Amino acid sequence: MQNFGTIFLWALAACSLWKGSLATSLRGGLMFLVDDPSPDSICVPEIRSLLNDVVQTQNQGNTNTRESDNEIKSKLETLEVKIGEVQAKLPQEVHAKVEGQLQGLKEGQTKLEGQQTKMEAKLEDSLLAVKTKLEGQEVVLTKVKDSQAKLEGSLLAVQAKLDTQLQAVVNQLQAVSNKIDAPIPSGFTLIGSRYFLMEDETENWETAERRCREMGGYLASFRNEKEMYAVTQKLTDRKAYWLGINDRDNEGHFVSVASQKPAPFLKWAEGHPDVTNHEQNCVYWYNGEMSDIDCKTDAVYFICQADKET
Ligand SMILES: [Ca+2]
Repeated sequence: MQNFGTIFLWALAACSLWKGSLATSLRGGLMFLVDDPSPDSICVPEIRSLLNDVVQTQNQGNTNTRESDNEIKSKLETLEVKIGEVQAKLPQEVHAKVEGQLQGLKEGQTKLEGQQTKMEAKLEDSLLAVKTKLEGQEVVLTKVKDSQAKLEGSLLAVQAKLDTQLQAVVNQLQAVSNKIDAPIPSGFTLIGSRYFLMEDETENWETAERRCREMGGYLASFRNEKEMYAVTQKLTDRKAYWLGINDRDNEGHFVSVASQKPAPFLKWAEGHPDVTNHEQNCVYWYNGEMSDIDCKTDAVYFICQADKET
């Protein structure tokens, strides 16, 4: 048997569909049909009478439970039968109306499902667009990082170059400072831009080189012809002078003993240098020309310079 609630609601629905009017109110937790103006309605007197009986019996049953339950059960069974009869008597137009409402509900559901599908597709497109945009930003960020790394490398290279140049300037300043601060050895004379000393005693090359060092200088070499000419102007007569130039370590390659670099200026006399005689390795200067002779045996005058730059 159907429960009371189902039967009651079915009765209400049947009356509503039949007459198009349904009034409800709450009384003691139960629902009542209170109005049915049509005298030939199915709800009146059969279903409404049964419903009222059921409700009245239930209200009375609050104080006499067992008897009330049996009576309600009996009346509900009768009501169920009557509802079956009402369902059978429902005209085709009522069925059609119900079917139409059900169809409307189905169409509404289909429409909602379509809207949901569209919204899901739109949301998916939006998410894809956001993802694509983020990927693009990531590519840009990678390029920015690469550019930053290249810029840092360039800056480091520039900094290293500047450091090298700065160190060169510092070295030059230090050299100038040393030159300014260095005392000029006694007996040396400024000739042109450098200090020289012309010795009036004769020595072999090795002794002359040692004596120049003992006086605080080096056996001399000329920077250029102009300097050689300036020194010539200071000489009182023509003599031969040792210069601080030899090729003892590498035949034919004459170096300055002061700077340990290739001699900056050489003006050879005819027949010199003699690279076939390996005993003639030291250079002397006479009458504006240079010759290579034996370093140990030949004794001539010598010229010293104060610096070791040339
Ligand atoms: Ca030689």
